[in-house]
Amino acid sequence: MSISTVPATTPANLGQLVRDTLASTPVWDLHTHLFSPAFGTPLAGSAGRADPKGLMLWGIDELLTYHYLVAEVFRVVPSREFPYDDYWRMSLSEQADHIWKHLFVERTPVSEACRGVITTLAKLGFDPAEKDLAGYREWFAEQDPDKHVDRVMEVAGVSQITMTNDVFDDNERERWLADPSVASDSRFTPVLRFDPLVCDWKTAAANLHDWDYSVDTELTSNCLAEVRRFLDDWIERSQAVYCAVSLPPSFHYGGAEEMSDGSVVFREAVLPVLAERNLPMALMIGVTRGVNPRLRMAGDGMEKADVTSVARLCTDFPANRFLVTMLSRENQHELCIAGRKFDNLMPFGCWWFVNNPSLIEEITRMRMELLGTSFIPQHSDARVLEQIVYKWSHSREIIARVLTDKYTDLIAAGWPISEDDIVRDAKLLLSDNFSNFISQTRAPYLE
Ligand code: HDL
Ligand code: ZN
Repeated sequence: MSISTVPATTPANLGQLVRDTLASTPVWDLHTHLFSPAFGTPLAGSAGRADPKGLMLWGIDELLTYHYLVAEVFRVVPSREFPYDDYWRMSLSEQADHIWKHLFVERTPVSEACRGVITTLAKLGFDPAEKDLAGYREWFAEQDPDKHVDRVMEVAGVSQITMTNDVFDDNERERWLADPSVASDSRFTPVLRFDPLVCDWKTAAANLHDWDYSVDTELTSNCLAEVRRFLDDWIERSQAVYCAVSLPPSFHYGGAEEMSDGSVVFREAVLPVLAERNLPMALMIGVTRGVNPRLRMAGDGMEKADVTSVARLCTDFPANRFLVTMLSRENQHELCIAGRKFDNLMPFGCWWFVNNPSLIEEITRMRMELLGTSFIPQHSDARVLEQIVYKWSHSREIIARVLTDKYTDLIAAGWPISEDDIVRDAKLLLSDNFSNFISQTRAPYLE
């Protein structure tokens, strides 16, 4: 055996090669709140069909009134000067003008959500230095929404967008019932979301009853059978590739003896149906809804949550697969360690309040050091179509930085890194880990 004295081969300009490879590797964006044009667009664009309750949000006014920026503008113009209700009474473009004035023109837009708007404008071909909001508005109004989706996905390097289809949202549910083909746009993948089923059983029971499922608030075996039928009906209708819930910091799963409504619905209805259908369950844990309700969608907060409940679910339900993301920075290390213990657990994304460069870098480094390339580093959580441009541009930069450092350490240890290695790893991180996880066949021993 020869002891090598020559450093392993390093592609010339490794960092640039990693950046270019990530930039050219298509992303499957596994969690967004985006919708295809078939779900209606409040901004008509050149297509000429404005649907005020439409779900496909796009354009500069939606970008500027993203709830992250609503929260930020109230820090600059506080509600004691400009009451919440006065803001909510404004039109969308008036709200956008207010945010543009106070967060972009009169202050430096250094926050991640502000910088995102600028990155998006630049990558769509504008010169942000012109600060020409009227001109941006004019351009967007001339776009055909459907063609605009293609362009934005192309610029963002996103090949597949996964939606969040909330069956308890009346507006969305009615669209599904009115037109079962509403989600036939191949660029968009359905996901069934049902937070109330696990987080607010009383409300969910009332809804299911209204929808002709024979349920009542007592979780009898007949009632649970009807919850399973409801899930089967909607998984079939939506063709969801996974199901999802967001859970509060107080979420606790204590095992078979846990009798809270949420745990019983999880254990006796949700997880058996998903195991039967071989669909993953996404758990998005740590959100405290409505800590400031006057901010409406911008009013949610977060707290540290309980990772042992995740570990117990992975233990008790080996036939199920769990996609898990957590809102608290303090939960990330524990989640990584749980990922090392359970191969039916896939940690994913830097969600919402940890979706900032400093935390994305910290979390991605920790995950790569503990999990290698067997995790999903990011999702966009985009609510406005064009946000995928900045969210993926900013995240690709950080993932490239981390990957380059890890390659450099390996090369220093004598392990060569080839261009093929980089291509393979980029594909795993940006799409294959997700597509493989959702398409994993059920373990034969669990049949
Ligand atoms: O529950 C969720 O999926 C969260 O992502 C919320 O939608 C939140 O409002 C959000 O958009 N975060 O980025
Ligand atoms: Zn989300």
